[in-house]
Amino acid sequence: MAKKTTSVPSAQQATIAEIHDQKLRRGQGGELHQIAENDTPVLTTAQGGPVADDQNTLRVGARGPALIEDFHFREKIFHFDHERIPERVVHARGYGAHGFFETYESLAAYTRADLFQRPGEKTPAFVRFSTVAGNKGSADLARDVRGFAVKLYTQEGNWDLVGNNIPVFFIQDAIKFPDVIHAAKQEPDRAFPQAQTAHDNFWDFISLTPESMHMVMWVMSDRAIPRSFRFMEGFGVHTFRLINAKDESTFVKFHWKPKLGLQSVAWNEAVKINGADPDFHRRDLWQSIKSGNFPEWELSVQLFDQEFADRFDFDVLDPTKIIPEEILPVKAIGRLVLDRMPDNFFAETEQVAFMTQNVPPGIDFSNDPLLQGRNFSYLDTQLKRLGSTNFTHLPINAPKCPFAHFQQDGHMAMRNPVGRTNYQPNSHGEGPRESPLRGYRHFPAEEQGQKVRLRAESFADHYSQARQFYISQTPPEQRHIAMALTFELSKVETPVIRERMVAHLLNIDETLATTVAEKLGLQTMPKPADAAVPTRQDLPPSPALSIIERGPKRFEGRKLGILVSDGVNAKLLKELTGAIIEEKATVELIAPKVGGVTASDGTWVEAHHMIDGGPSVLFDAVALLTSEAAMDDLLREATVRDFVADAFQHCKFIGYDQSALPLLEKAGIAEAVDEGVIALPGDEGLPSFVSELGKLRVWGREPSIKLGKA
Ligand code: HDE
Repeated sequence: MAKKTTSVPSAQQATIAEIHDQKLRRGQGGELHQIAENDTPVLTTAQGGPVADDQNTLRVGARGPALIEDFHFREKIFHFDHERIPERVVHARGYGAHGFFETYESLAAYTRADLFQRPGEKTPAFVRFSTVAGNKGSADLARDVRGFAVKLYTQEGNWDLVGNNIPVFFIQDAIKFPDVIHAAKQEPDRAFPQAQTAHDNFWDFISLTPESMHMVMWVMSDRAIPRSFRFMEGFGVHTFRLINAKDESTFVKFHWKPKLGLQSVAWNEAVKINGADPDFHRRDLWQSIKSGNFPEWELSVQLFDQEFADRFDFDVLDPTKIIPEEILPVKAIGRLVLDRMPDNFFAETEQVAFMTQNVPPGIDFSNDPLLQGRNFSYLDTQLKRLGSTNFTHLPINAPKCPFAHFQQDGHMAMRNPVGRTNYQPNSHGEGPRESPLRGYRHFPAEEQGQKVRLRAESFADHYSQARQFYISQTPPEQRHIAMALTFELSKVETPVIRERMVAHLLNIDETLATTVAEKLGLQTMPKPADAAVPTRQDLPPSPALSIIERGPKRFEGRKLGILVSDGVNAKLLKELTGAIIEEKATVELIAPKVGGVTASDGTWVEAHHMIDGGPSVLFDAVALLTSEAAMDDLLREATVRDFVADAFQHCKFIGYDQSALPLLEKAGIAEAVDEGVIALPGDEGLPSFVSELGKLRVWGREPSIKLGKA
């Protein structure tokens, strides 16, 4: 039976109305103040109308149907229904921060770009880091290239240096971009795997595309699993031009060098980080900027002229090639500091629109066919993503210098020309005019030739630099490449793809190919892949390509995780924490229970994580400061064992006090203790532990444990 309803307002409804009315104070002129009692702003619709009730839709009676005239409900749901915009077709998962670029010295000899004219000049910057293949919600530690896109709001317009953390690319011509991306992303029928290249489609395309081999070496190296955005390099990839006031051109390659040095994680660690903290890279950037440890990179350039380009072994227009730093040293020309997180992720990081064609006067393009294709793609994609040609009206995309043009109307136009004249030339002398002197002048490069679809022969050597990259790596890094290739190809279901890849590897390094073939269980070794140009054996190693060779000497910017228990040696904990902070690094404590522990001197020590939420993969090194009294309980916790065993497996330094010895036994490493497992305080224990941490990992341990066997 239907319940009885009444048209007379109930006592409760009347009370709500009264309370609400009191909150909307009226000013002397009768105008409605949008500030309620106790200064809480009154909730309004997007049209500014004050809202009386945000908890219930308007309906006929308490249990009756909803009314379509409920404009507040309709507006709210309508807006919510449209909250998502298309994610980026590539680089969907990203994280951005604000900062500035500071020029070291005038580069007027090479470029008229305004930001490089005056030493000490600061230019506002916004940077977005990203992975490439995964969707917006994918995990941070995917094996992937990282985007390193920098927007510099210069006094002569925005300059977008839309780079990656790897200086080469998979393909030589932009027309192949949809193919390589289709192949890398989820397979279209099953919609998996997410954010992984370990599947048939990717390796099928790659194995049929020899030009990708140099990039494959980089992607299978630890470069593709960086420890943090703060510890990776960035590269403009293509050859660009700098143009000076006399319209003279110098070729340039751009590099971002992290002040804290390079660091990556181990693959097994990456897999576990993705479960423990899928936002690992985001959180790292957020925490370091919010705590005032601003990440910094130097912008370095390789400058060269046509004569160098002509005598260089490879074509400088080929984006699958680098110019080794040993041949052409880099010159630092300024620094980039990130010091502020966005106020709103969507407004800034999601809506920022990077475009390679955003260059200020003084910076110009080369004929790199990938760059030429990108110059078309980025403008096009912003219209799809942001839905209007007026995406430059969004504050994150708007220039910060004066600007004036006659573009008008369109969806969501927030700025339109003022006055009668919206064209030029005009008879009223109104509005902006072009300036041949100050305006952008394209470098008048001589171009001649037939209209053809052709790949330059100078792009044909696909293996020599792949080999050079491989032989430039230290033994642990070479092992990691072999392991990564084995893992990825082990997920490939079609045998011929695996064989084809091994055939390519034979053109790069025979030992690498044999190791991978053995692990893949290939019965017979394939013949080396047909090569348009035989691999050059004479290219010398380039130490600059190794992460380990370029590693930092200090623990600065890293994180030590200390496993503590009740009864922890208070003095030792204090000394260790103090020494780490002195190194400009961070300490986080992990305890058996949420909250913290009581130390040996009876003081309460707050912990950052409970053991289940703080596995050792989240830290660069660990220490075990426990007590005998707590040991029985700790030994019963499987996660404590994993904490120690993983730290060892991932070649981390482990400091421990004597009470923690049973934990080493439980983790099965008491017999395997090496120079990276350091007793604290010991005679020299603490200072040596802290200084050893600067080496980051004990790579010498690797061959003795399963992880090391390729
Ligand atoms: Fe991109 N790329 N790309 N790319 N790219 C995009 O633009 C494209 C390439 C890079 O954080 C898209 O706004 C083509 C190389 C970064 O917002 C799109 C080709 C390099 C980002 C696009 C390439 C990059 C993008 C998708 C082959 C390193 C993220 C969303 C010729 C030098 C920027 C967007 C951000 C994003 C096209 C190859 C870097 C579709 C056609 C090489 C860092 O326009």
